[in-house]
Amino acid sequence: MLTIYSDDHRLHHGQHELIGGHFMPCFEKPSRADMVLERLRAVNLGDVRGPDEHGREPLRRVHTDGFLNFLEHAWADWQATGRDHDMLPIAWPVRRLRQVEPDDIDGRLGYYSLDAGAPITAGTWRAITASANVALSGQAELAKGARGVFSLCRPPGHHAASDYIGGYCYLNNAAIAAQAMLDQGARRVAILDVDYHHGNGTQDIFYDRPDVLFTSIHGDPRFEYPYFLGHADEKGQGPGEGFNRNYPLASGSDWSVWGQALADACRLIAGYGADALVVSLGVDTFKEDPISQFKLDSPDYLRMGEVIAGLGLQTLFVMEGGYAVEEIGINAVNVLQGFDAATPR
Ligand code: SP5
Ligand code: ZN
Repeated sequence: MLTIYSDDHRLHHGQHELIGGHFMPCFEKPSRADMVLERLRAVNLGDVRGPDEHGREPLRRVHTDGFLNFLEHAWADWQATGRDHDMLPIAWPVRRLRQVEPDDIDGRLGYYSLDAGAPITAGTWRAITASANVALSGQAELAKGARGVFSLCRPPGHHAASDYIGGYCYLNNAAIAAQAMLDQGARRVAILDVDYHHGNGTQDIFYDRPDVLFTSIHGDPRFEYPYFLGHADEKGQGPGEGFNRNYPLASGSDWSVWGQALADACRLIAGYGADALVVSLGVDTFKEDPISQFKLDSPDYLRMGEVIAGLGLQTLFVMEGGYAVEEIGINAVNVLQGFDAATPR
């Protein structure tokens, strides 16, 4: 399987995030992508190439102009106040507050944020646009006929919606790729989000649309981040009703439970009649993940890839989370190897 990868991910390296009231080193760090790349090469998965530049239009199909302009200039606006450390928000427009973009940079940062979990640094804009280009270049390979492609995106994207960042995510790489497929002639695209956390951003972007089926298997939001979306009764709205499906699972879920949810999601996807599949590939479901509560083991990821391959769809794998850095390469690449092994050639 071909992999798309850019070294520009390294330009984004946040310092700290809040965990249980403590300011801790960011779990989402450059070594994550390095470990996946190292494993790809160790097992000879296939070629690795850099992304092509796809410009701003495909980003505008998913994100608002106000949001993109904010992200592009955020660091300069922050520096103009005399600050040179990471940007983190301090206030958010929650219930009954005005949903209006203020002038002040701290106000604008809160306005465009879900949480304080997505620091903006000097290199963030370049890294996130490179990450989106990695997803779009993978999509372009699918359009040329590839059966499966791996977009080794970093930073990840599935918590980012049309107009907010959060949960280590800035631009929604999976949504941008799915929308590009539709814009290039696909009639229906399915998204399978296997990251431990609910893909709130992706769900929100496509919630009222029937041309994207969003399915997500994740820690129940009653106990897990992002807390405020990802329940089983969220089924889509308006024309999108019936095209959103969540599988919130209990803390401690292992493959016996997780694999059943996957089988059911695949049954829905198979019945949907998709022209292509985007997999939001987080491996923070791993039993040793430092911030997560599922119990998948490394061989389970091989099975995950096999089951996904069984759909017989052109598939774009987009890297999302996974914070057990020692095993992130084995687990992510196991999915791709399982997929390849189950694909007739
Ligand atoms: C892309 C992705 O996987 N983003 C995840 C963002 C999670 N941010 C909140 C983490 C909350 C961690 N709770 C830790 C409990 C430790 N026992
Ligand atoms: Zn995650």
